Amino acid sequence: ATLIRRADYVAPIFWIRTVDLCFDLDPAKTLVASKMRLERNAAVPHGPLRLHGEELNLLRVLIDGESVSFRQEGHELIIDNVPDADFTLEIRNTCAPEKNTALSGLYTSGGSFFTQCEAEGFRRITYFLDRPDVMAVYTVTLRADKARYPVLLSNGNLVETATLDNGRHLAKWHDPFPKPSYLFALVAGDLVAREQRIRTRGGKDHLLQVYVRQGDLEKTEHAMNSLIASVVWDEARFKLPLDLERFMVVGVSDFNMGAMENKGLNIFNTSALLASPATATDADFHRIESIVAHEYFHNWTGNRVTCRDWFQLSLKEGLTVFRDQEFSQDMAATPSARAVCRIEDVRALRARQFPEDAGAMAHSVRPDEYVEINNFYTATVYEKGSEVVRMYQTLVGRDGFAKGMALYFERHDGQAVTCDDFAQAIADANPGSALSTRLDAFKRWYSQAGTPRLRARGAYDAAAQTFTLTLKQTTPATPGQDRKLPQVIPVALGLLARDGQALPLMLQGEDGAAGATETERVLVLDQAEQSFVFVNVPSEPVPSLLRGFSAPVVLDDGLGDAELLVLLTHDSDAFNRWEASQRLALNRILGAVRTGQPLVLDAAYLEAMRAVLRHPELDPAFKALALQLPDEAYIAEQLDVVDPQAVHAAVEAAQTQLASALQADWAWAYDTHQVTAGYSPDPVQSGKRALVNLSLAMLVLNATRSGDGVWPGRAYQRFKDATNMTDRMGALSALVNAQAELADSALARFHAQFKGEALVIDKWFALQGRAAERDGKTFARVKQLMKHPDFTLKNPNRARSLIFSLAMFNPAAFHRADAAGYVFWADQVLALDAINPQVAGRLARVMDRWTALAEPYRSAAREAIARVAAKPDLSNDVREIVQRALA
Ligand code: B3K
Ligand code: ZN
Repeated sequence: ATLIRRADYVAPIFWIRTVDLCFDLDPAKTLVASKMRLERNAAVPHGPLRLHGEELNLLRVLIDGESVSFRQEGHELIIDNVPDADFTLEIRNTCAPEKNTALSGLYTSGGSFFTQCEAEGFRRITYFLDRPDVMAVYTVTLRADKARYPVLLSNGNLVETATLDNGRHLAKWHDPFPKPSYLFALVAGDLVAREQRIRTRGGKDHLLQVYVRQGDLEKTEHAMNSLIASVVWDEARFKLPLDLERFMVVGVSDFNMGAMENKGLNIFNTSALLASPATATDADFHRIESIVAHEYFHNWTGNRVTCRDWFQLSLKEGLTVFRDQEFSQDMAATPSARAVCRIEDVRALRARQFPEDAGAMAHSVRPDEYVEINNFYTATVYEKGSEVVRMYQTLVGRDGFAKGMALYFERHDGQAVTCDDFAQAIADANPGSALSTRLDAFKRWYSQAGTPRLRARGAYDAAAQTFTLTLKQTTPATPGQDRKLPQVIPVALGLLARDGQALPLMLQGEDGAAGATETERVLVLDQAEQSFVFVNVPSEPVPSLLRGFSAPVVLDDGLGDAELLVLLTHDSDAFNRWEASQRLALNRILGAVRTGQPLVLDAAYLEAMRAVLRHPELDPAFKALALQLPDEAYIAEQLDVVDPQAVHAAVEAAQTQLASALQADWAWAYDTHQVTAGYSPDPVQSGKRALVNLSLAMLVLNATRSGDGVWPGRAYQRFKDATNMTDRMGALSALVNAQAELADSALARFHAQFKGEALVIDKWFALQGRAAERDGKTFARVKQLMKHPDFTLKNPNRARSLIFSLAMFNPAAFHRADAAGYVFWADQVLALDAINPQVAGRLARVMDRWTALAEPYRSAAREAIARVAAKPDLSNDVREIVQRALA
């Protein structure tokens, strides 16, 4: 395995300008004929031509129609004597789609053909310069049996169809936009499409299509609506139009991730595409909307302007996540629903990215080296990358950011560029801004790994009526980066009087209007330590810092309970109101874990939570989030040494006490937030359902603990009568998580009812894998379910639904004193690696934070990782992860 370094980038010696691909599709042996026009890149010295190719059977190589000598070394086809000018290269090879269990390159699923080329899957189809800076115009001819594969799709426009001999037929596609090979796609199979014609603002007509298997058509309406909304939004917000006559989306059941933005032919995991009220939850509807949008938005941020090399991945991913997050907020419409979106995004960032940034795989948003690029499609590149883009917008303003985006496309449309190019465009469009004046320092967000710590302390001078806020930042060392420089941290803030009144925000030295009437502003910290003096502050304020989570940092504001309660009750920033609720819970849980004392929730906390639950104005969706306890993964991040069982015990105690102390309030919330109207996944309905389901979970938990059968009985009835999946799953998980007696019969009933629905059976497995652990029952159940006839490692959704649910999302069931969880993990990583290295690599990541574990977990984890690392023929994917873990 070779380590690839960002610093070693060199441009290719040839460009590939056009490529003509012909496929004779056959599951066992597909023939690929490729004819390319190569153009000499005079900027680099001449040398041999090295093409990438993996798992291929090479038949012939021609240059300008003549055969030529070549060598094959590892995964390269090397031609030593290539002309020093432009030429035509023809290659013929075969590949074996039905043997392709890695689901990278060309593979079969459910009897149809699909491709996945990002990052380096194209080289598993044919020999090529498989790197994103080589952009070509593709013409693709597909030939296949007409009865088995009536639909033949590729990127761009359909230019020819024909019937051939022997029951075969042909379709020819031409994509006018030059693209890197990772955006190539083909699909062939027996599929049907939902179609919609739209006319966009510019007056152009487009055809939108969503292709799925025969029986799934009625589950595509939401995806289609999401696609239409995405097209409209991108035109309105960023003036970015749909540039294709035809835009296709295709669903496939075997897929390594959520979806893929191939030019004009997005391919989706069915879990990120199909939804009906009966089979999908509110969360599924929401996720589908955001993934459809994400892939669509890539058409500009990723496809029209792409990455020069894979180190720049966040150029397209961070930016596109930011765009889909903004889209979801705009779709949410009300201020409160927007805040709920933001809270959910931040919660995900803290639960996934913060641990990553503190663990063995910590890397910067623009990594410096990798062995396997597929290991770097991470929360850091995506979600932290999105926060970096959000900070640009905070520093230059919404309009300034839109101007920057416009300049970025003006300069770079049709090019493969770097994160530096993006930063420069945003800065140049906003001369004199808070960004442009500190661009170099700002760019440390791309190069420094680790989550910065922001310490804030205030001092009030009653006589002078000033409030001095001192901000200090440090970033912990990460692998390979011992010392960090100060970063540019935008701190959005407000000051509240104890009665909740917003106070003026005028800084010393400012005269007149600046800050005098504002109740929120952004301070920019760019030194290790800085003080800001607010004047005309009439009373001692409670600072509300980092509003809306204005930077991806860990804030230590030193606020006590009294101040947090002021924020929880009065803050105009909904994010910080929620944050106060979480901090109140976190302080108590951490107190119990650190002292080893049993957790006892105090009356002040319980009363505050009751007030939130009973609040006459707060949004139900917000209440559900505020009353939910922090994730165990996030709690663990606050500890230097983690005993996962102690964390779980404290959370469980908090849960039980919250359930019992607020019993009457939960019952009230349950009764008063029922949705009676027909199902819609909109924020109002889904917010009510979220609160009702949380209330039901609390009521069933409390009843089960006290031996009362009424609420479990009601939950069971609700489970049976539910008219949508959100309510059905809500009631079922309430029973399962409380380990109520009725849980098993409900699970059996659910399985029988949804036997034919793969995505629902995934939920059935996942629910059991994530079920709250008590007495090792959940772990035992998972081991049992591995033998269930519906279980298979070959389908990534199914493997994730059971194994990842346990290992990633159920720390208490996974981290066992007897090490059985780690033994299971090692077994499954090795079994998966032989089938699908990308999925195995992802599972391997579960051990990222093993060094922070307390004994006996730590030693047992090390042993399990070492056992995996000792396996001789590991994939690059898994080897890189376990070697970093042991480094
Ligand atoms: N760009 C793809 C991810 C490809 C992952 C390759 N291992 C989906 C997305 O981010 O939209
Ligand atoms: Zn993406």
